[in-house]
Amino acid sequence: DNADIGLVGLAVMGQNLALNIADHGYNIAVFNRDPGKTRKFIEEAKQSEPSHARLLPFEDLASFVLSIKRPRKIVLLVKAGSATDVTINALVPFLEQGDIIIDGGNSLWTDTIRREKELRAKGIEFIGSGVSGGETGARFGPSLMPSGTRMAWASLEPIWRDIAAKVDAVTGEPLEGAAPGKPIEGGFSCTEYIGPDGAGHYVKMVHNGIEYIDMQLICEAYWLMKNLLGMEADEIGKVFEEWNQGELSSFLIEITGDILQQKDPVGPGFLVDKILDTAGQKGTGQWTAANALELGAPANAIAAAVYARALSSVKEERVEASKILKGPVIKTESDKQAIIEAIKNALYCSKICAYAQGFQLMDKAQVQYNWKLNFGEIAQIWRGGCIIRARFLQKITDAYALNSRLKNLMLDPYFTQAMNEGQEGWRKVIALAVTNGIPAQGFSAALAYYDGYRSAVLPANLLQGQRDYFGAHTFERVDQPRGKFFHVDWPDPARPQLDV
Ligand code: NBP
Repeated sequence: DNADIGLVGLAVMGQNLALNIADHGYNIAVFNRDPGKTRKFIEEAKQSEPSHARLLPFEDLASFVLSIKRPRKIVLLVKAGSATDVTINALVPFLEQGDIIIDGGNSLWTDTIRREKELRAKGIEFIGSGVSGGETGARFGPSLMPSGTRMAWASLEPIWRDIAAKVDAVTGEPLEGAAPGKPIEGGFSCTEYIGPDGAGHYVKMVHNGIEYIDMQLICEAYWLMKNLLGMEADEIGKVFEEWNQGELSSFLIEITGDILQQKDPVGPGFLVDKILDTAGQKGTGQWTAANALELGAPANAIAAAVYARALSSVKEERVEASKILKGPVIKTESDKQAIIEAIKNALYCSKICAYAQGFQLMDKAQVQYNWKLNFGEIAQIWRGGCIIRARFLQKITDAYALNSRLKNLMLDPYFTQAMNEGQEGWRKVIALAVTNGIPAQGFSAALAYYDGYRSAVLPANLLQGQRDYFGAHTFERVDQPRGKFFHVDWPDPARPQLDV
């Protein structure tokens, strides 16, 4: 038993996380259902990885488990869903009381709650840990969102802190410079205990929901520059490069600048113009939107991003519809610099709304599922390693440090000022999009949320009237205390109002 930890599932994420763990000086036992993949992984690691001697390959589960020091820590990086259950069930007969299974896959948090409960009944600890950052993150430092019992976390914590992305503890800036076998030391480690049972996977799910809308908003900014201003891909790419120097600085803005400037390797022009416009999805954005509906959290921008992907996927229908359904002729704008600035406002304000919705959703969830989430810490965990890493997350950490009970991000002084300054340009861009028939679902949904949120009065008075009319659902009155309900016999307004 000389392995410090074990890992099951040697696809792209498992291989990279195993190498990251080995780089930090841990002996790691590895196992994959198909042993051919284990052999290939070890062969390749021997060619190029300085830490390959710390990888201990196994082809049967019994000896894999026996090789790990107790209490055993076994990380799963297998396909989410039934494959995870199959893997857990295969492992359990070999485990002993107090051993810990860590699920690093993109599991649905309700599955994690169920698995944690089932395993606890057998004396086995279960940690659901969100892992973000794709293959590079897994290799050089992901953002890790673990949940389970505090005891299990205490056992896993040193390894998780070692392998997570590192950011400067004061400025929050990501610490760069990783190379195989040369991990970064010091700084704030992008992992913190999130809470019990499914909390970690829940937070990872919301991270992905935010990722969906973050990407959608960037796509809309690109599309408006292309269509309203007639800009070529590389010129737009340079705008993103410039934006990446300021408050919008983030991994997604950075890669967008690169993608837009990429020439087509097999012909003239830019590669982005040759990529088919149908988006795929694996479900985590949809889970976020569905849960927001279930909890009654107003996450319409996150939902809009899921719908936008769905609309993109019906390409043939759209091609047909484009020949039949009328829209305006696009009028190219001449005041380029002013429009680019307004698009930047639209992007930043919408992004703030998107995060406000994500954090508002987590706030509802912690009440519903009995968790105690630390929002400042969550923003800091996302500061490095993950796909939505961005400079502006530091502002979210600062906002919650200033007021841990902040109701909505937009009410923090920094974000209030950003919204107040940007809203005029944001409106101008949406007006132009509408007049020219250019879809901008993300920008528009975010603005509808913003305007709804800042409205002291909404037309829900009429809605309550309608509900009382057809269903006797009752209503409250503006001139009476809250909690006092009334009903009238609507078709006959002359009859007296009833206090119910
Ligand atoms: P996949 O999600 O493609 O899963 C492949 C692994 O699952 C292989 O090891 C495969 O074994 C194993 N597996 C399957 Br498929 N069915 C199995 C079964 N019935 N029993 C046992 N093992 C089974 O790999 P991935 O992209 O590396 O992702 C791993 C996990 O990490 C997933 O949950 C994913 O959602 C999550 N994640 C991925 C990313 C990313 O950027 N890719 C980011 C964050 C999280 P085999 O080799 O024998 O077929």
